[in-house]
Amino acid sequence: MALCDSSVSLCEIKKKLHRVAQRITGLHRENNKISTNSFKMKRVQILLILIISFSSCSKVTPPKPFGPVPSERQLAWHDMEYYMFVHFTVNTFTDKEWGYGDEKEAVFNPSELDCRQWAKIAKEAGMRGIIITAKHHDGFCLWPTKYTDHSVKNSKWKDGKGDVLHELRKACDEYSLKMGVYLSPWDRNSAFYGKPEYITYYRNQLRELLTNYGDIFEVWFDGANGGDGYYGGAKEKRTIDRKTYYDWPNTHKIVRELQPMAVMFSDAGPDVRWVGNERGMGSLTNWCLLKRDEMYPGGDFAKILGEGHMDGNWWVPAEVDVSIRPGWFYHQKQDSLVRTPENLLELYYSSVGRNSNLLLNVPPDRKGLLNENDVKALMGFKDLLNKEFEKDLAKGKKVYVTSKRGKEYEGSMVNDGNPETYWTTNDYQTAGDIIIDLGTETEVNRIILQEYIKLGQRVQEFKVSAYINDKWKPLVDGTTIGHKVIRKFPVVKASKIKITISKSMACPVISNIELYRAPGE
Ligand code: FUL
Repeated sequence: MALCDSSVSLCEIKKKLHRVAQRITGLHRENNKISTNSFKMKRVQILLILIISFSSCSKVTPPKPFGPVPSERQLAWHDMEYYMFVHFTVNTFTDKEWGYGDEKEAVFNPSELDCRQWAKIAKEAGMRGIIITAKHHDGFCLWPTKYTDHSVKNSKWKDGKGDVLHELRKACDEYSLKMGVYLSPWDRNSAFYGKPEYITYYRNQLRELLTNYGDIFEVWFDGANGGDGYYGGAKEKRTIDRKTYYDWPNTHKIVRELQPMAVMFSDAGPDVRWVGNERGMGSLTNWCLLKRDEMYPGGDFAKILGEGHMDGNWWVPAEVDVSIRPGWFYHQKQDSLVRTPENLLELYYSSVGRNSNLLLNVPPDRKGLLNENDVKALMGFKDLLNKEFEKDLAKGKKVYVTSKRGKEYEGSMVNDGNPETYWTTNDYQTAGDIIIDLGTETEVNRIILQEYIKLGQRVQEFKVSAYINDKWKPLVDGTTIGHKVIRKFPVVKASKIKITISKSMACPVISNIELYRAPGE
């Protein structure tokens, strides 16, 4: 009942009690004049008044945010979930992964470059954006920058009049995709690299990218840094102090100023963190929280980057970057080594299914097109995804919960299809069961769980069980949830599925639960 609820303001309750008391006193005064029968009637009325009065107190306040919460730009990023990485530069033509920086601009000469093909495929594959290597470690720029001659303007492609970034912008707009840029901090071509002048050069290039190509959703700052290179002809090894050389805080300010909705990726954020490996493996325990001030790009933090910090003081969720081929750039000899649709589906489970976004690299070939093998794999994967999550069996089913906060936060909020509604408990409770009543015996083998992350990430432990032959059978358990977890379990035929939140940093706030019967066992 509403009165037991910690969230109803005491002041409101006091006011209501006062009003009820006034009524009772009024009735007592009258009692002297009325008969026993009508006195009984009055008592029933008082009772009714009390019930109505108290239950109308049930305008319950929502839980307060717990710990760091995502910014607006991070919330928009969480919803992106799956998007394309495009590695494309002189390496595509020299068959290298890391160009030395001495490549002739003329080598960049795609014969049929068509960013519309990339965007069309990305869209059909279910991706929501494309991030392009505007400049990789070799320093060659895919746009005609003012600040170096080492760019498309001195290539043979379109007689030096082309601009890949401009073409990609148009293609992304045509297919309603967001666009992001990778600008390698390490530049093996620039004579300035390692000197203070390079920072100015880097920032000037960043400004061009963030000013001339429309809205950018993500800026990618790679952690690979320093080593040997061409460096304007010096051909030597240059090392830099990873903590101090780039003066990152001042570079970050440029992004905030020019593209306030763009998230910045690097090993340690500030907005999105590397997951700590390039194998496509998100961590099962994955906090969106990070003590990012203790970290810097290029440092040795792989394990922490995977799990994040439960007690982190910044919201810095993980992004899984992985290539559809062994290399990041196109190499013809890898045409037969493209990941299979089944393998891509596994990547989806180990990234999006583990509270991370999936940035899948699909490198264009020397024609400037995505290779047919990669396209086939992407479409096959999309097909598998559609079958995997064809019909949400939980949607609209009756939901019972063991712990309640009040009317607006009932169990039915977890399967109403509205991401803005959620089930939660009283502030003092950090556990509870949610039971989805499937009505009839139903086959199930996948579950999706989502927290309402606008109020922070809370859940530390959960369990899923199925009601079979009058008993609860454990199916799968886990630790963190965050934006989304997707878990598989062997097919069960059950009439009810129970989700137990067994440990949470504060009252659990669950916005979505879905159940599926995916093909196979
Ligand atoms: C790494 C780079 O060294 C690779 O070439 C690639 O760009 C990958 C995404 O990041 O740090």
